[in-house]
Amino acid sequence: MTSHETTGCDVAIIGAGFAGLYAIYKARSLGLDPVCIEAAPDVGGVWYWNRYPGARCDVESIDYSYSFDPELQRDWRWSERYATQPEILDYARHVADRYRLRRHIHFGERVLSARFDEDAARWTVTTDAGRTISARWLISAVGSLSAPVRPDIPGIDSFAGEVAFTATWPEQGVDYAGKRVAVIGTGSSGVQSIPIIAREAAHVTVFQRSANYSVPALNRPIPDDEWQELVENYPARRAKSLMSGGGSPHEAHPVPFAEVPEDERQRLFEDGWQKGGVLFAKVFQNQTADPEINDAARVFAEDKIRAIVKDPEVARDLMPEDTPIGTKRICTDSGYFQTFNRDNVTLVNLRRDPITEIVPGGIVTEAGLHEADILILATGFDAITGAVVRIDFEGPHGNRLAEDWADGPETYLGLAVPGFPNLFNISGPGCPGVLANMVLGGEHQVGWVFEMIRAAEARGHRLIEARASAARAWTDHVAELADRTLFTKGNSWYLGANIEGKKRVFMPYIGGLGNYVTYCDQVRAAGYKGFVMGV
Ligand code: NA7
Repeated sequence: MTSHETTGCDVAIIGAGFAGLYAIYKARSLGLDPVCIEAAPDVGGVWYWNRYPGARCDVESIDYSYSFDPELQRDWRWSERYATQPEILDYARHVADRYRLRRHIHFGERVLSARFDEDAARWTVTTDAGRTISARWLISAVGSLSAPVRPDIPGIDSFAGEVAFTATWPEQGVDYAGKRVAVIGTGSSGVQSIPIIAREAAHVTVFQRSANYSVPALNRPIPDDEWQELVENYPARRAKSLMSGGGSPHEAHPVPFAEVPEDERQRLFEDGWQKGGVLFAKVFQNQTADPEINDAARVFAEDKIRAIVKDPEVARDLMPEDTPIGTKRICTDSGYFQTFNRDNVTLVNLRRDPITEIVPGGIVTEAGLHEADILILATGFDAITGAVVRIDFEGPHGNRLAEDWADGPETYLGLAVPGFPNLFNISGPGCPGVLANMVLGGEHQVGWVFEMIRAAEARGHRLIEARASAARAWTDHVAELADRTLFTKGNSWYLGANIEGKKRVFMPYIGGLGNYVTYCDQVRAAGYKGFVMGV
């Protein structure tokens, strides 16, 4: 570990993913001096780390990109409807280079702690390289799906072959051709990677704790004429997306489910299926809130699984048991269910046949040993709060964020936490975050925070802090909205249900990006109501 002198700056930013990069850009455009710390050796955040085979975004590429610069929008040409991880990473690199953002970033350093000194009105941020940064404002842009979880399975360290996490996939790749591969986890990462691995591996054994709904991506290249039209319509598309539920211009059918005849319902579900991917969660209004509509969508999706998977028992095992459809993120796949028709793929239903231990030669379940040369862990993340609380944020009175959030995260607008002045958390709990297009949502939050900083500085204020009463009311509102839906009925990482001991709280704001944007506008118009500004 090397030691460095303290660097002084206006804004410290943790993370150089999409939100962090935009925070650097935005700070600089307001004449503030930003310093960013990034654990990876490059920009991109989750798109740097999640380089497993088949990794793609499940938001269409045309929408999953920055809107702040019309020239950037026009210049960058996405090649496919859903961008691959390498293409998204190239885009992040392009943005970093185009706006000369790298010079503000210290790569390969992880932030360990941040302490606020009230007298100086400054945060001191410390990294694992011994660097300290003193900053007036602190932006945490650490990502919602960036704290991978290593499963605590007895004997896992004894496995003799290569062990690879999808979330930290080795840059040189994994040579699984002709090998026996065990994959644990069937969320998006497993669903995307399993079909590709199965094409080359000798055998793939899929260990499934919970089945997931998945809808074909129907990915395809974007032809020039279509691209031209998309680009010409960008301003209207962006405006609509910002005021939508999920940060893309797609809408549920305007006629309520109850008023649509049965054959028409089936046609609309088929249309939704043919649109591909997560959009299937929103064929009808209230689909994830009304049990009857949800059930109709479930039956439709399960019929699809039955029609694809030849072995009826395997098909049944691939159907979720305890999660209303859409209340866990619907996976977006390319041939996932078809993969289980291959001779070299075996599904192990861990609910019937749990893992007892891992041994050097493979995975042992109650039924016996499943031999493997390579173990792939697609086991997910301590989502939304995990990467935040892994940093020791300490407020002015020795108060710690991890302790304050132990009973569930309390925030104002998802952005600010009482007791932690001048700290702003992007895409965290209490905002649409993971339920919407993260690039657009993050861009909005970063822009909004910097406007507030500018307003505070213009008034000669050095401190901005969320009022406890405002945070309580906002957090109650977030919970009330979630309680009106089926999202709180299942088990998902939105609720922290995948992490043993994590308080079960529905973390994202489910009211939609548009309503969130409107609410933020109103808070600003009311002079940043709910925040205290001071000298
Ligand atoms: P997910 O969606 O959290 O999936 C992780 C999977 O790993 C899920 O099927 C888990 O089952 C399973 N898991 C986790 N721990 C274990 C153990 N110990 N044993 C067996 N199975 C386990 O993460 P992803 O990376 O796939 O996707 C995250 C998001 O990225 C995704 O939603 C998109 O938004 C992009 P569980 O469901 O917890 O029972």
